[in-house]
Amino acid sequence: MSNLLAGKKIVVMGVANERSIGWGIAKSLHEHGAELIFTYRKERSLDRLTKLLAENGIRPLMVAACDVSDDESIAAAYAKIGEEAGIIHGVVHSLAYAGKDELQGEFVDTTREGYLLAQDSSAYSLVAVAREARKWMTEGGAIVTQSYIGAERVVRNYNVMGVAKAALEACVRYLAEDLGKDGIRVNAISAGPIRTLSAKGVSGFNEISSVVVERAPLRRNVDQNEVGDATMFLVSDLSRGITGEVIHVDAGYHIMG
Ligand code: N5H
Repeated sequence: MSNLLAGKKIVVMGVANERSIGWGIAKSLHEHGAELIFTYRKERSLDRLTKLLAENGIRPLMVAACDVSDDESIAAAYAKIGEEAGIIHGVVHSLAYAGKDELQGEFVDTTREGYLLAQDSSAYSLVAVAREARKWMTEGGAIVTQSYIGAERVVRNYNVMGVAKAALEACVRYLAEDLGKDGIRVNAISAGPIRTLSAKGVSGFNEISSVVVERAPLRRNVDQNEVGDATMFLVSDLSRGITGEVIHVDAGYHIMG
C-alpha cells in the first residue's frame, strides 16, 4: 500500500492467533513495507503465527521466543534480534496477562499475587522490553503498546487489568521522557473492545461491546485492522512529533459523558 515503513525493522510481540490485535498490526506494518520480527511465548502461538505468515505470504526477518515475565528471556530474545537485524526501528508491545479469578467480582478482592502478576506481565514488561530494545534502536524509532479505557474509568470485571493499564499508560509517559533523548518515541493506543483470545472466558464482553454500538459517535465497534493502521502511523515518521501519547481508537466512545 505504501513505502512508509520501507527499510524499517519492527518487532511485534503478542500474536496468539488471527484475532490478535498484534496480528492486525503486523498486517498493516507489512502492507506499508516494514520488515517484521516476531516474538512468541507459547509453542501453540508459534504454530498459529507460522501458519498465518505462510497464508498471508509474509516472510518474517526472524521469530524469537520471549517470555516477558522473565528478564533473562527478554535479554536473550533481544540479543538474538540484535545479532540478526543489527538495528531495529520499532517495537509493538501487544500483550497482557491477568488471572481469571481477578477478572470477575469485586476489585477489592484482588490478591497480592494477582495484582503483582497483572502488573508484572502487562505493565512492567513494557519497561523491561524498552530497556533491551533501546540498545538496538540506534537510529531512533518508536515503541507502541496497547491499552484500554479501563485504565481511565471503572469498567465492570476489568478490575486488576484496569489498574495495570493505568500503570502501563504512566510507563509510556516516563519512558517517552527517558528515550526521547535517543530519538525514540513511546506511545499507546487505547482500543475499543475487540473480541480476542484474551477476552475469551471472561464475562461482560458482549454487554460492553453493545454499549459502544449504542453510544459511540460512530455507532459501531472498531476492529484489529483499524488498530493496526493507527499503530502503523505511530511507528512511522508521519507521527514524528508525537510521544508520550495515548490515542483512542474506539469510534469516539471515550468522549461521551
Ligand atoms: C471488561 C472487559 C471484559 C472482561 C475483562 C477482560 C480482560 C482481559 C485482559 C487479560 C489480559 C486477559 C487474560 O489474561 C485472560 C487469561 O486469564 C486467560 N486467557 C489466556 O491465557 C489466553 C489463552 C491468552 C491468549 O491470553 C493471554 N492474556 O495471554 C474488557 C474487554 C471489553 C476488552 C479487552 C478484552 C481488553 C484487554 O485488555 O484485552
